[in-house]
Amino acid sequence: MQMKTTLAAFAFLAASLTSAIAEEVTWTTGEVQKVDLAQSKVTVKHEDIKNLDMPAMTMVFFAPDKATIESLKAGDKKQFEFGDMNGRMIVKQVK
Ligand SMILES: [Cu+2]
Repeated sequence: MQMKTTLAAFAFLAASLTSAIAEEVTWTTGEVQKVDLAQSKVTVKHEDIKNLDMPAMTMVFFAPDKATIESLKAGDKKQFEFGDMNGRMIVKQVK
């Protein structure tokens, strides 16, 4: 009985954490200008990036995980999660 209660509490906590993390994602609309898979970089014409306090512009982002940008091509309009990795602007996920 004690074990079940503990497991239920843990499951609840895990679910809460997952939704808390999910809510933190700020999506930004952008249009892919160029993809450089060799360097794992993508040039994006992006709208205001609220989580980075950055106005709209066209710039290059690094993708720590190349798979994130592998299927992108110039002209694609997507939703991006951008981030700051030690001062380097990166693409965390795309949808
Ligand atoms: Cu920018």
